[in-house]
Amino acid sequence: MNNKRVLTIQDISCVGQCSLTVALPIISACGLETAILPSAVLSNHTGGFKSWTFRDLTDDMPGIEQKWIDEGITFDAIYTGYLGSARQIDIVKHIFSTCSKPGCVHVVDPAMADNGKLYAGFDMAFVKEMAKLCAAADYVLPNITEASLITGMEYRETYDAGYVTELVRAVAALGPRSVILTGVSYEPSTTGVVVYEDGKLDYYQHHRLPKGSHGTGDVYASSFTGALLHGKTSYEAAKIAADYTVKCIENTVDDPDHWYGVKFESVLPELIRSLTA
Ligand code: PXL
Repeated sequence: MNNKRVLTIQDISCVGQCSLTVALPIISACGLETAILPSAVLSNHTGGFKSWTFRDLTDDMPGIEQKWIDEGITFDAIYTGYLGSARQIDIVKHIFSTCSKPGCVHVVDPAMADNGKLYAGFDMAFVKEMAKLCAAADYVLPNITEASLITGMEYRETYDAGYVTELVRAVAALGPRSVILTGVSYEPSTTGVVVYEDGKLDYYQHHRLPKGSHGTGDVYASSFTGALLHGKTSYEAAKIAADYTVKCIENTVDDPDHWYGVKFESVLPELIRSLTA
């Protein structure tokens, strides 16, 4: 594989195993050069801790982008996760246009909501901007809550294949090439991921562990990006990422003190093996 350079844009949650502290090691372990653009710095993530500090880095981003333009630095892929402000989204779209190599792959995880609720600090103005970023992506990886928010479709806790088909088609109508809808579960013991591309829908179903875990969306999107840049198809990458995410949860589930994230590090060798299989 030629050297490939990935830029990932998301926050640094100093503690909590999400966003950049997950994306950087996972993508690097996949053998890819990984550059970062932090969207914000938080003491810890917002999902379950009592409080957190939050430094918005929106104002730093155009200056960083300009240095890369001056140096002629471009990327084979740009993968975005949790962003720090609605205003930042325009800057990210601009970076797509100035820092992409020809054929650059744009992966957008609209990391902003789960279980029917926006994460702390986000509002509908942010959702509106995020829908525009999804339109500019090649691959979007929403969960059901995020997909319903960016399309304006009703959020349902229980649903059937008809609802899911309508939802992925509505996301695809925004403009991305492929939609990877995560956390699609039709029965309590299984969950899975829907891949919608060229008007065709595939579903990869796998075992569902009893406990939901923080940061698994970031583990999923990071390993998906790594697999995609290894030349895997969207469906293969979606499957590899799902299997790895399940292993991370299995590796953590019996440790109640580890509620804030998943122990993704010690199972990285299994991800690497699946890339060469
Ligand atoms: O894993 C998503 C995520 C990323 N970054 C921050 C978060 C969350 C989820 O809560 O709070 C700061």
